[in-house]
Amino acid sequence: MTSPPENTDAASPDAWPANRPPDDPQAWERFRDSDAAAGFVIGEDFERFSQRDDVFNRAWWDQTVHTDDVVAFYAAHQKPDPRRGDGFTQWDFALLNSAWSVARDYAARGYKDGVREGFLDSFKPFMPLSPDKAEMPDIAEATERVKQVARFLGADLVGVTEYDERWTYTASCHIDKVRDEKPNVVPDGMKTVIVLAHGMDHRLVESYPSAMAAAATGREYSREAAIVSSLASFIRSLGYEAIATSNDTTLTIPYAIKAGMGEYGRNQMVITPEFGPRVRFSKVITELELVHDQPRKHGVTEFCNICQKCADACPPKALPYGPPSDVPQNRSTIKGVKKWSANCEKCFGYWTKLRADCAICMRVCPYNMDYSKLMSRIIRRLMGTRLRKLMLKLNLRSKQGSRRAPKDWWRLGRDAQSGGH
Ligand code: B12
Ligand code: SF4
Ligand code: SF4
Repeated sequence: MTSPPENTDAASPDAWPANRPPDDPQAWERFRDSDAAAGFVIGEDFERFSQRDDVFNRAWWDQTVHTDDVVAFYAAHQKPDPRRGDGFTQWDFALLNSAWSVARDYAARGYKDGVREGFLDSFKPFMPLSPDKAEMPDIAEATERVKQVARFLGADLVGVTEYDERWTYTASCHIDKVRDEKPNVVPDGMKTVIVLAHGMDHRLVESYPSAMAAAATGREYSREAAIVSSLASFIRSLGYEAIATSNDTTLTIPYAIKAGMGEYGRNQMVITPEFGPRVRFSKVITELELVHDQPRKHGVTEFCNICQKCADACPPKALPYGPPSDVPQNRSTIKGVKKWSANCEKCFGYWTKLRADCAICMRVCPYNMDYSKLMSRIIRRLMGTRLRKLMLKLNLRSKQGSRRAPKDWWRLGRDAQSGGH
């Protein structure tokens, strides 16, 4: 974020939105080469995105999105709505809510101050910023140490890239039902974004759609909250500013791609070699300078060009067919980026009817495999070669990505239940 105006009155949060820092397309020229390396196609008409316009927030203030199902969907978070169907029993909702409980605890602890950590606001740091800066080894060694700490704290993957204000939300919004914009605070001088990846439980993802499967999402939000805020505390203890973020503050996907986590797919997800799309991300934004990773290509774009399994499987037909486009689906699409974009109104409309989140497009993706198995690694490798058409044909004839009955999960042995792999 560029510096707020010098005038102290204008810099006060009360002066919002008049003191919102202006966009600076000329400064963004510095990303031209790294954008090309990451495969980003960004036009002159690019505009930064306000979080008020994402569909979760529109669901409150925009009457074209707000329905009785939206009210029932959010109510089910507080008071589960068990019913007879497999995957929606009281046991399943109990699993779902237990998995989400740490994330919800973090999200709720600042409500009295109007903040929703991890969703609308960054996590409140546990450790104060040390007034003394630690003695630093060379930048390569410092990077390795920070990555080692991230893994020690529980991140499954870690990558580093440059801070890029284009992906910072122009504004966050208030928790109330009007969701007016409020300042989205990123301190000046941020240089680096450390992206952490958190693998999701394979067997639970196989049982999407169900309330039970949503525990796979909840568990990672809970783990993310603990891991990412601990990493920011570590960096702050070294004397460097660091803020811990999950879904708040910035868009995540462009950072994950530039930090070398994987490639963008038609299903709107970063597809990693380690977990396929079955992975979530959190980020630490810091002034500490570290060595940047490079985007990692493993053939996803070419495979998605010939595949449309996610789009076919999506119940409300929210996913795009055909090549990437820069035509927005609606006001919840960022402007000026040529990419595969979903119709999130259709997607979220389906969630609200389900009373739980969906990830069918994650489950069915041919890259959603268990990569601890050698065969999965061989298949992934072949999917990245000229044999991709054959691999797609074989995949469509196989059972990969088909739904498992949620009740099977309760019958799993103890060993099979652990881990996100
Ligand atoms: C809001 C949101 C949603 C909303 C609404 C999106 C919207 N347009 O309003 C809905 C309900 C659709 C949604 C659904 C899901 N989401 Co979601 N979502 C987000 C969230 C919180 C914000 C994204 C946002 O502001 N979008 C608004 C505008 C920018 O949307 P857009 O223009 O359509 O752009 C999308 C993509 O094209 C991409 N993108 C944006 N800018 C750019 C630029 C470039 C160059 C590229 C290549 C891509 C890209 O990111 C956007 C994701 O919505 C992010 C976390 C974050 N802070 O980024 C998670 C996130 C994107 N979701 C995630 C996931 C996994 C899901 C689900 C599978 C649900 C689940 N159970 O977890 C589904 C998948 C649905 C689908 N196929 O799209 C993960 C993705 C992980 C991954 N492997 O990449 C994220 C990163 C959360 C996380 N903690 O990891 N989500
Ligand atoms: S299902 Fe096919 S098109 Fe969709 S993201 Fe996966 S590989 Fe790409
Ligand atoms: S999450 Fe479900 S509804 Fe949304 S795009 Fe994916 S398959 Fe479609």
